Amino acid sequence: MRADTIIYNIKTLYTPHRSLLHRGTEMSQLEVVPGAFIAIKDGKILDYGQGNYSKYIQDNTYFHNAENNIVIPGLIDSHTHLVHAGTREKEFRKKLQGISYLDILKKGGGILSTVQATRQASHQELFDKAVRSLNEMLLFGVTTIEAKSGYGLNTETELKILEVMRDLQDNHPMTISTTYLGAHAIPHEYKDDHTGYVDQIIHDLPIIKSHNLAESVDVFCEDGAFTIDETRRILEEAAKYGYHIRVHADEMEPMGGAGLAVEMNASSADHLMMASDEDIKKLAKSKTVANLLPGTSFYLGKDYADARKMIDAGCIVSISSDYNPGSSPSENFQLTMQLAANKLRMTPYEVLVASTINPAYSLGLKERIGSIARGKNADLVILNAPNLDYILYHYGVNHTKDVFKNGKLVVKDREVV
Ligand code: IZC
Ligand code: ZN
Repeated sequence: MRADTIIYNIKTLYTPHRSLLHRGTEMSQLEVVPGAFIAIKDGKILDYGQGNYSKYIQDNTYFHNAENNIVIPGLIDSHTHLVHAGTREKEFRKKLQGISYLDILKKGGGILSTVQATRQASHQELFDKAVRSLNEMLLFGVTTIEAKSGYGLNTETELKILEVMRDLQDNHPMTISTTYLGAHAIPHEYKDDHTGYVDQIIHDLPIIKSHNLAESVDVFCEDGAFTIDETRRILEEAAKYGYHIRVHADEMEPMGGAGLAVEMNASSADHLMMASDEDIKKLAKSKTVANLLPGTSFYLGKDYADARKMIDAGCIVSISSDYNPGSSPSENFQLTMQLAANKLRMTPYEVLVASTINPAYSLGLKERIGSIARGKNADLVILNAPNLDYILYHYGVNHTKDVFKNGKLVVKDREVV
């Protein structure tokens, strides 16, 4: 078979193994191919490896010179709060004065200030702001994200956010896996009737399902947000409708969210800074991915999750940016990777696995993306770097040169094309 595109002159290709479940010590196993090429046909990887690719050449094959740089699979950011209006820099000085994230939320700020802005924004305004963020993400080499709603907290605005996501799926090269996060905070209308709001969320689950607007349901299980019992009630209902489950678990207070995630057979338990040893052991025996968000610890000045303990116990670990306007206002996924290495003490191989195949697994996309393998989507990043360690060592800058999405060049010389 002949290729539409051949990427050649690759210094080294780094990829997780296609078929391995990357748990614990398996996270440090990568396939490393020096002097590689990649042949692409119809948006899929036809072949890759060392040496001669002449058999794949046809008259109109496009040759793309990697210029002796490294190539990795497209990065996957499996926890973002992409669609929202406004910004929260007014809270930044409060944060610097030591006022906590949860105190700001309790006083009606935080998430609730973004809810107010998002309720007022039009579909087009939300769409345009999200496109700017998606372009940033693409520039950092991210080709798939998970995106949560959660800044509407009423039926109308939650649907508006999810519809914006659908519109983005149709009009932007990024693959977007959608999550309904009505259980993000208690809106002011329900501040004295938490059960009433939980009822409202449960009422909306079949409506969102019938419009096919979300693949997963998430709950912010946290002091000042949703209790463990409320979380269980929402997720049990969500499971009945066939949603996948994700949980904001044990971020600021040890609520037991990680244990509940395992019990509910969730796709991921996210944050885990305060997860108990017992729950880490449960995660290690489960197929629930431990999704760590070191950018949030950095920004909030909090402890980092104990990634070493989780990997050594045998967990399936992924990392994500948590991009949102309150606790992680940055689309820079390469910084997330650099923090994972420097602060979570993950090795460069573990960081790559946690940014590709493991999040692909938690999003149910492992057969299509997350590694460079024959027949998988040609989502690829050429990084302007001599080796993988270099991109984690030289921090705070963007190492992307070019990005391919489904075999199409979408970023060239660090510009969206
Ligand atoms: O807007 O503060 N943690 N939700 C849970 C967030 C952070 C997003 C926000
Ligand atoms: Zn989050």
